[in-house]
Amino acid sequence: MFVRDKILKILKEADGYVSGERISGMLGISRAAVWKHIKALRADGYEILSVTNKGYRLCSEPENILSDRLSAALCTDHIGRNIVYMNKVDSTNEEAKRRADMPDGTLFIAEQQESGKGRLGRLWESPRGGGIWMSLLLRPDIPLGRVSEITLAAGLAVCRAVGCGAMIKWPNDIVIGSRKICGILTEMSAEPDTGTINYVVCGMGINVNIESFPDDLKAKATSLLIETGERHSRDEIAARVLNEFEPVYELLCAEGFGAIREEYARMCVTLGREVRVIYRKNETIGKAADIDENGTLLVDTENGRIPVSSGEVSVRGMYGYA
Ligand code: BT5
Repeated sequence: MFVRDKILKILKEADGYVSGERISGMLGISRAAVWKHIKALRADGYEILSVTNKGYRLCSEPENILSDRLSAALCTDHIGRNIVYMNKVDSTNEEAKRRADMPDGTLFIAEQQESGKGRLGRLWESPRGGGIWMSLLLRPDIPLGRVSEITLAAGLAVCRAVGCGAMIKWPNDIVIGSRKICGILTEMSAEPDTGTINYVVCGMGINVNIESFPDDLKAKATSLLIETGERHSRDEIAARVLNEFEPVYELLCAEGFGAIREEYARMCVTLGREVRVIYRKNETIGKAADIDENGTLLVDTENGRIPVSSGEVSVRGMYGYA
């Protein structure tokens, strides 16, 4: 649990005021640090009273701090035109799957995820108010085999929207420098017999106002706040992502990944770098040479050029691969 969430928990469970000294004692942090977190919580819409000799008291929590402003900033036709806003959820991807009968383009967005998901059952840290935790419910008219391209389209949209030198680490990470600022998880449901797509859920997690990460993530994760020293409006950035996503997604559905390949390749930090990939169950080292018309990464190894269409790719110099 992040410090700010712990402070929030203490305030919520308190019957009245809690002194800064008591919070600092309970969490083993300085009173100045407590104050800093209180200020950050206030900036996110929590109304917290502070009274000399008494301490802090939580008066109210922010409500729908994202959805109204987000809608106002959208200029899409159907992406995000229907919004399911949640204060707290296990995972926006899971919620989208549970409510897959909702209209195409519906956005599921939450202030906090209690079991945010990465790939392969990994966890995605999604602290309250710290980022954009959202999933789009989509019904693309494309063959099953091309669904993974949607992850690439989302990556491009996030990259454009975030700016700040963000680049794509193929296939599903957005990084600034060598640290990850966003992860994308695309899941789908299809008919096994006919291969017809029922729906696709494209989940994006973007670290916006996270001040610091737990120790195990410090070296590989970053946020816009950490990169720029400033807090950013999550609803504005979410709207920018959706505004960028719609045309890229439509182009991709109509013409295939080839139509966005050039821009994707320009934004892709993986190309030209030494990579370690799992290929046919073996670990292979090579140089990421290109991305083909289907979004497949092409890696030059001592046994020639190999296609990597999914799975794990470590880029030398990033996330601790030295
Ligand atoms: C991903 O998985 O990068 C996909 C993450 C997708 C998250 C979104 S949030 C909205 C939607 N709802 C969900 O439940 N999920 C999606 P993967 O490549 O497997 O990376 C996971 C790894 O990234 C973890 O094992 C950690 O090492 C690291 N990680 C966890 N939380 C992070 C964070 N907030 N920022 C950066 N790295 C993180």
